[in-house]
Amino acid sequence: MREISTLTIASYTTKPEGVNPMLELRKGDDILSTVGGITSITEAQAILKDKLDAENFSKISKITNTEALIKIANAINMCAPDHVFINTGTPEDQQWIRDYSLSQEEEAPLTKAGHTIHFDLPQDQARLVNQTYYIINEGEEMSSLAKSLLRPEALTYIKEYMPNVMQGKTMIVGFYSRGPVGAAAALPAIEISSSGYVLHSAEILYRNCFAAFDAEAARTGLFFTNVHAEGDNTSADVPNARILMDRSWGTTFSTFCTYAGNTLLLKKGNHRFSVDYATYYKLEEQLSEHMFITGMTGPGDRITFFAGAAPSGCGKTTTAMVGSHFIGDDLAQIWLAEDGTMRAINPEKGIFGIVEDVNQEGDPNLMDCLRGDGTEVIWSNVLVNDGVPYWAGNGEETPQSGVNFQGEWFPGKTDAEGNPAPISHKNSRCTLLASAIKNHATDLAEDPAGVPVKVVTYSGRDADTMPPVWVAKNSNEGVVIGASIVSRATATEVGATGVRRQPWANAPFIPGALADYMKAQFAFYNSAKFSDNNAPIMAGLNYFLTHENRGSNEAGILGEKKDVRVWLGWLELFAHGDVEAIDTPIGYLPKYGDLKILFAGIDKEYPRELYDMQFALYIDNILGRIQLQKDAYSKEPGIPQTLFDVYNQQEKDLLSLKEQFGAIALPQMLAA
Ligand code: SPV
Ligand code: MN
Repeated sequence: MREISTLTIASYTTKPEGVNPMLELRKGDDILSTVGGITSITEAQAILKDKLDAENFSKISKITNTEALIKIANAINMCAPDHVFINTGTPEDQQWIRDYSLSQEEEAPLTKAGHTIHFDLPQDQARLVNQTYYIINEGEEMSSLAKSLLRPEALTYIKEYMPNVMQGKTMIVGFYSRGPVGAAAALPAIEISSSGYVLHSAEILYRNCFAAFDAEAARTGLFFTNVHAEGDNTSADVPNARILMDRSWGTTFSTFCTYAGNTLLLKKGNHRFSVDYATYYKLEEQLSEHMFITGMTGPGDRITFFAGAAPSGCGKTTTAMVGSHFIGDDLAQIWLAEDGTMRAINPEKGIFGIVEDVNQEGDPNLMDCLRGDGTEVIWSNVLVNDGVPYWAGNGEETPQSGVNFQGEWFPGKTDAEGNPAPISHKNSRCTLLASAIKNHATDLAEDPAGVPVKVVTYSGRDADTMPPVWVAKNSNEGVVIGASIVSRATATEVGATGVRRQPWANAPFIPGALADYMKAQFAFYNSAKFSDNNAPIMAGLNYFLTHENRGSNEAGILGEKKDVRVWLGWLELFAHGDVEAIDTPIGYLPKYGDLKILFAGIDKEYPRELYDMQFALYIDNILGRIQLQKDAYSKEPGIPQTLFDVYNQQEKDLLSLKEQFGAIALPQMLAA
């Protein structure tokens, strides 16, 4: 093994002004090392030499980062696998992982070349929010929406369940970059798991950076570490499953589950750490968001980039793929660049997309990959009949039999409560490379410079209150749009029901106090470092208004999936000053004539009555929503007064509008 260089942790030791002392990195016991028992590089090297065969030892010898080697050795010492496989991301190593996953029956081949099926246990079909905890130190302020565990309690769990958990198994170790290597907001991470499926997914979803890992860890001053063990993978074990995230040490532990949202913690586990890092260590410089990134082509072939937040299961992937230059569908690492522009990269390079309701009509490009040839796809929790996957809402004929996440399926099958058993789970997913999608702008997505973002959007599942699109008049109002997202619960979290507040659609992934995150939003979007005209416009989007809530005789959602193109198209024009808008208390609304033209562009009539239903301000609903937010935020300590100022002003203006026009203000009244 080569000489081990010492890592300098610049970002950890110097704390910028304004940082909340409540999040101190490297504070308290490093649980992985406490349980693994290894503290020096000499001990770590001895373990690696002892436990790795010659080939894998030779691979790991290329990694010189002392801390990384100690962490890997600790994971080995703790989990006691029979074998260790070091994944360097070569085609041979990738193939080994695919074969391993098949040999362990974590995946099974489907008829189409490159397609496999993976089933998670029926109890493990989505993020296990009630079994997900942040590991914290005594006295640390936490998000009121998250669960936390004090360090000693977490240590007790890990000591009980993780030692020897990989006996009889192979541990796989992979090195990834969350973003194009070298990008200002990219961070490296290590994924360690006994699951071939988890590493197979990691290879599709993240950039393997084995060769660049040392340099990236040195450049950024930190990396994250994820340790997952599925154990025996039985339903009886799922109650013992835990997803534990050590904020102070950037380490995650995941046990007794397989669903990628619970196990591939490169994704939401490390996203949470990135949110912490941006909030407490990169104030005014960076944001870490639950956002798609996509480009829309406007007049003269200009490309305008959007970054948009939406809660899980609310159409983020569909929106992203509507763009002419699709970059990412789930996460965005954002920074304010030297040139005064807002830049974004996708920390991922693949899609872990919900398949329910994906069909030719709404998602033609994704369908080409799913039903066409030539794309590697890992399917999860769908129905398989004769080697072919089927899912609810695919717009195709449903077979009369098959196997899904609940075993044999047949028409008329019911669950224990007598409800019809679905052909596929609502959160069943497909995992594939983003570059397989026809409109993916792969070169731009791989550029460490990121793409310049001109439009930021926020959306939820809101059946009765906000219009399909509206634009904040300034950045404070924009931040408040993000703070005010509400959404109906979706199938992406186990046990979630009802309508809930979903601040920035990022709330499930904000570890610290919401007030701190909000301050970071105000600081970023109001930064004086934005050059002229380069601060983004900020908008709300809502695809879920219903006929019922707009006094119509019809039922269901107003409009359809493909209308997204119009809402984004209008924002593209508005961002460049190419269309005028109606000034209202909640922000700027589109004019009917401009939308009619854009609808004609997607071959649709756009009747005036539909516009009126979509854009009339239902003032009491909006006031009710503001009150809900004010009540909730006033219980949260330290919320910036600016938020309340914006709400109060909107309330005042809405009340005077109501006095003038009544409870329902039609857009043409406002335009007058
Ligand atoms: C989401 O639920 O927001 C996802 C999938 O993107 S998961 O990995 O489960 O978070
Ligand atoms: Mn997501």
